[in-house]
Amino acid sequence: MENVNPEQSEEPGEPQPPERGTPVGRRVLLGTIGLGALGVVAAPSLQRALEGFLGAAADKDPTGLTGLLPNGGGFRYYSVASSVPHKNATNYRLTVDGLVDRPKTYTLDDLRALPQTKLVKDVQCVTGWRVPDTPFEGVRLSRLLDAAGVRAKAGAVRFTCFDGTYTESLTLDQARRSDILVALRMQNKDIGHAHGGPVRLYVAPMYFYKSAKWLSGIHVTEKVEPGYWEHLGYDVDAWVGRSNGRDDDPTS
Ligand SMILES: Nc1nc2c(c(=O)[nH]1)N[C@H]1C(S)=C(S)[C@@H](COP(=O)(O)O)O[C@H]1N2
Ligand SMILES: [Mo]
Repeated sequence: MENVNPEQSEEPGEPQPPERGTPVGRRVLLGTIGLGALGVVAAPSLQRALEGFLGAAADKDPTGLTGLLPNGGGFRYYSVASSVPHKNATNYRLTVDGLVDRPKTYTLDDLRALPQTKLVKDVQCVTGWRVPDTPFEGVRLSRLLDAAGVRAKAGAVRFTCFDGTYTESLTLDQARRSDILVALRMQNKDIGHAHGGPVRLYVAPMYFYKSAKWLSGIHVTEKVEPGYWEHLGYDVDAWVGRSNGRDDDPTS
């Protein structure tokens, strides 16, 4: 794999991609604003300057979507897909399949009927922004895996999303942790479309890119299949503060 500096490949969300459904990276944005590959060899200070510049560009918010977020101060809207269908209790489905004895498809009401777990922890994006003490509620991922009957040769879980593009992955050991949720609520309300609703993954101990939005599939696999950002150089083991991400604030 190409050794991509995470700061060049991270978080395209805000700029409007040129074609519908085409994922667009921050490197592409760099290209379109005329900086080319400059950032790849940038020293940390220049790195920060570039981040500031990109931040300013993003703040212009060509999509207008950030304005729809209920919590303007904190979360930033991210999507690698330019348009994502809206799903609700009528048409939402979550499939659990792969190396399991009992594959199953859940409706939103099915998920709501299962025991709910609430976690209140800091949300930490790999680029530095953090939202402290954010409540998430949902069904423990481990519960859905147990219900499906994970087979002995399984070693990992791959997540797919109804944006048609984003994927994530965890080792099976990670997936069985009690602080990983198939989340239905965030900030004490049902998860809205912008935040990946009606159902997103919430991987509390890891950087927020692990928390796949618009979750539609949980596939039990033999080995880890790197997810979207992992293909671009990010760690699968994205422990906050202990991976190739960063837990400091880049503006400081
Ligand atoms: N499907 C999907 N899930 C995703 C992403 C994405 O682009 N698509 N971005 C990830 C990243 S990098 C972050 S920081 C968070 C952002 O979540 P938010 O939009 O609710 O702030 O979602 C993560 N999950
Ligand atoms: Mo992120």
